[in-house]
This record gives sequence, C-alpha cells and structure tokens, in this order.
Amino acid sequence: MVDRRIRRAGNELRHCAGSPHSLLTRLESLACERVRRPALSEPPPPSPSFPINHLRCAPVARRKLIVVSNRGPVTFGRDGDGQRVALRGGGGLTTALRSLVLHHEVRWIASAISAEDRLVAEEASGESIHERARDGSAYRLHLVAHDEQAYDRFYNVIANPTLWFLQHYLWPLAVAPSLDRGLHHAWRDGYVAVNRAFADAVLAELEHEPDATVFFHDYHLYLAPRLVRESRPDTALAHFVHIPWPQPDVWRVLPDEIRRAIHDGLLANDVVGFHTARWRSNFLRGSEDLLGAAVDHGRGTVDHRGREVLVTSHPISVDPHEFDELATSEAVLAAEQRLLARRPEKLLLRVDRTDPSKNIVRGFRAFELYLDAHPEMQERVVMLALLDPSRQEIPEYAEYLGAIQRSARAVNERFERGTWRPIDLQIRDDFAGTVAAYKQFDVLLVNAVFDGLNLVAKEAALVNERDGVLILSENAGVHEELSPWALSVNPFDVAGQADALHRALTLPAEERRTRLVAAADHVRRHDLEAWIEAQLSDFDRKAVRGRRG
Ligand code: ADQ
Repeated sequence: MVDRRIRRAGNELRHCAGSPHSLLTRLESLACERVRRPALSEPPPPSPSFPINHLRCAPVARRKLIVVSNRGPVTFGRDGDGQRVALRGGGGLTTALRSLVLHHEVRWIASAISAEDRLVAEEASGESIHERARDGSAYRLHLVAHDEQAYDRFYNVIANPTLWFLQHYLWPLAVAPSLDRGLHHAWRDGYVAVNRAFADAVLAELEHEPDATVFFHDYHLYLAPRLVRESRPDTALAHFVHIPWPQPDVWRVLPDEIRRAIHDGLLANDVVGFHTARWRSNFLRGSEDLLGAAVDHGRGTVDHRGREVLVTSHPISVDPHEFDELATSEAVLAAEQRLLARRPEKLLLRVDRTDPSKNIVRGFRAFELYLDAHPEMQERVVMLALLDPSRQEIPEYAEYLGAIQRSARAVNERFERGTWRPIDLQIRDDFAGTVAAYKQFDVLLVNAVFDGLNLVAKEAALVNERDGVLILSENAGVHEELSPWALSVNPFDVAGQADALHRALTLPAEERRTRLVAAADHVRRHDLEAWIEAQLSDFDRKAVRGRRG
C-alpha cells in the first residue's frame, strides 16, 4: 500500500495542488462537522460491536510524537528542470500524518527509498529536516539511509516474503517455507540491522525531544521498540500493526529465537494496537504461549519483563472529506466519463494491489462459475479489476501477477463474444480511475485470503452512487465492522463467492440502498480522525495506569 501511496503522490499533487488552505480549514473543523454532516437518509443503527464511542468535538491536547514507519510521508525526486521535489503520498498512513501534524508536533522517521532520498539523508547528516505537509503544517522528517544490502535482506527476504506471508497464512506448509541459512543471515544482517538503524534514529530524535511519545508502524519494525527501550526505559512507546496477527501455532513455523524476538520486541511498547479484536486476541494468546507472559485477556494486558503492556484494537479508516472532494475532482470526473462510455449493464469491481493475500485468482474463478451458472448475464456483466502492481522484485509476487493474467485470459477466451470481454483487467496505479470505479460499481468484491483491514471497502462505500453491494471476505479485518451491511464470503469457497455475486446482483433495490447507506454512514462516523484519537487516548489510559500501578 505504501508503495502505491508514493506513486499516487504525483496524481495527488496534480489534483490537490490548488487546495491546501481549504484542506487545512476542513481539518480544523473536522470533528464538529462530522457530527453535523447529514446522513444520506435516516441514519441506520450502528453496528452492535462498534458503538459510536469515538466521536468528539475538540482535538486532543497537542503532543510531541515521533512517528516511525518504513515508508515515509514523502519521497524526493527531481522534476524536469532538475529541481528537487517532494512527492507527497495519500491514503492510510500518510493521511494520518496529515492529521497528526496539524494537531501535534511530529518528527517522522522513515527509510530513504529513492536515490534523492539518500542524498537528502546524507545532506542532513543523521539529523531531521524541516518539512511541510500539504496543508502547510510543519513537521520534521528524518530519513535513514540504510546499508543497501542490509535493506535488501530486510525488505526482500524477511519483511515481505517471510513476515507478510506468515501473517497472511499464505504458505502451503508441506513445501514452504524452507528456512535456509540465507534466511538466518537475512534476519541477522538485514532485519535486525535495519531495526537497529531505526532505533538509533529514534534515540537521536529523543535527544531533541526527550518527552515525545514514539509511535511505530507495522511489520517492518518489530524489533526497534526493544532496542529503544533498552536505552530509554521511561519513554512512552506505542506500535500499530496494520496486518493480521495469526494464531500462535503459525508463529511456530519460524525458529524459536526469531518468533520470541518478534513478540518480545512488540512487548517493549506500552501500547500495541491492531485493527480487530481477532488479531488482538491472537497476539495475546501468542504472548502467553510463545513467551510464557502473564496475560489478562479481559483487560487486554500482558505482563512481560516487569512491565504491563496494553493491547488494543481500533480499525483504521479514511478521511471522508478527502473522498468527497476526490469524487468531484476533475481527474475523477474525466475517468468516470471514460468508464461510462463503456460501462456494461452491471459492473462488478475489484481494486487491489497484485498481492497473493488479495485472492484475485479465486475471484476470477468465482466469476467464471457465476457466468457458467447464469448464461443470461453473459454480455451484460463485466468484472473490472483495477490492480496496482506490487513488490515485483519479489519472485512470489512476480509469479502471482503472471497467474492473475493467465486466469483472466482463460476466462475471457472461454466466454468473450463480439466486443464483450467478461474481465477487464487493468494493471496500473490509477487512483483517479479507482475512485471513478468506486462511484460506478454495482458489486464490489473483496475476497482477501486474509487482510489486516482493507481500506478499499471503506473508500468504495463512501462514494458509490449506484447502491452498490459489498461482498466481503470473512477474513478481512473490515468484516468485523461492515459485515452487518455486506454479503459475507469464505475466501476459499469459490462456489460460495459465485452465489454471492448472483445474490448481490439480484438484491432488491431498497435493500441495496439501505445496506450501502448504513455502511457509508458507519465509515463517516468512524473516520481517520477518530482512529488517531483512539490511539492517543490509549497512550493516556496506559499513562494513567502506569502512574497508578
Ligand atoms: P493494503 O494491503 O495495501 O494495506 P488496503 O487497505 O486495501 O490494502 O489499501 C489499498 C490502497 O491502495 C487503497 O487506498 C486503494 O485505494 C489503493 N489502490 C488499490 N489498487 C489501486 C490501483 N489500481 N490504483 C490506485 N490505487 C489503488 C495495508 C493492509 C490493509 C490495511 C492497510 C491500512 O494490508 O489490511 O487496511 O494497510 O492499515
């Protein structure tokens, strides 16, 4: 996702270039506006498991935060005139920064990714530099230029092919993984080394801001909190894990030393956050089973190495105002016109990175079964697959992209007739086209094998104009929130997905509308600002407990 955000930066600069001040004003009034904003119709009852407890009308107190993630909010490059330009990303983490820097004093630590990033890091000599977010808010950016070989091992051996695969249950265990010496080297000389470099950068920033709270993100940084904790026993540390946390036995695939280091590293934080209660509960069980830590499942706390760690779940969200604006932006309207010129009677949509966890091939198989069972729909329905090419330097990802192309071709060759091609496969980063398709779909298919959350479902529900139906994998974190209004599917059951496609396309209009309005209303009420505040109030809860206990 972060790869995509960086690439989306160019588009973002184009379609948002004129609006930084209006954005600033919008964010300032965001909390109260959220309460005032009228729903599309009568508001539906909130999902029982998600009481509306995040709403507030005043931003929390200004804080000093050190945000740490592998990819940063900007990446540097050169424009046509050879001038250095900072390309700003959109979506998830980066949008969170935008809101964070408005309300808080932020120092952001990230890897130097581009050649220009490395130059910036070199010029800064290990210090942070001044940057401004799109809305004009100032923050500091500390780019870490890792040893290139260490970074390659960290990213292309451990983080993605190992941790991502393990945490999404992607391995066929009879044949993979085979943990050879290369894996052990990559762990020691890649993952540990890069985490050490991140921890050193955090310690350097703490020299400037000793009272700041450190907020780590995701699976790239499991070891850094322990390394920081060893030098700074009293610093407030928090971590948010954006991907699923699997059951303890799955972690047993990794050597004992590695799986223990991962759990121990995370438990050096004061607060560890997940998207869902399911991932949180797996982490609590893993801490008990793999480390022998004392866990209080009711309170969600772990006692480890003489400290109490609070483990929470808050699903991330999107900024509804950003999507309201995008939906009527020039770029999206132009893309929508192009889509309307060729739209079929019924439009099925999927939007994903080309990641094996997204289950794209099974989605095509389900569509094939649907077309088999419903010949009356042939020539009337198209599945538009907007796929952002992802992590192509990793062999598993390159192979998966090949499998996607082969399977789409097989379905098309079997059914296509005249100008009708059942699968419209578009493999490119096209955010304007994505938002246009969000507006136009009749059915959105999210059938991930496993997904930490899945922002696509939330983004799409916000802007759809055709009372589109969401089909959601029961293993996507977003299912915990939106399932009352979606059709649930088992991601492995292609026959069940084919049936769900039929059901979605034949739901009565009134029911489709009620479901979509309710899902969109839920997303508006549980937006990105609410997520940030939930994280920050976890720090406070922990700090209060810490003082008491
Ligand atoms: P991802 O795995 O990347 O994120 P997701 O949450 O769906 O998955 O976010 C994908 C983003 O990429 C969306 O913002 C979407 O608009 C965009 N996108 C997808 N295809 C695109 C295309 N073809 N062109 C342009 N943009 C495209 C990880 C976790 C998720 C978790 C998020 C946030 O895997 O489970 O929801 O982080 O925590």
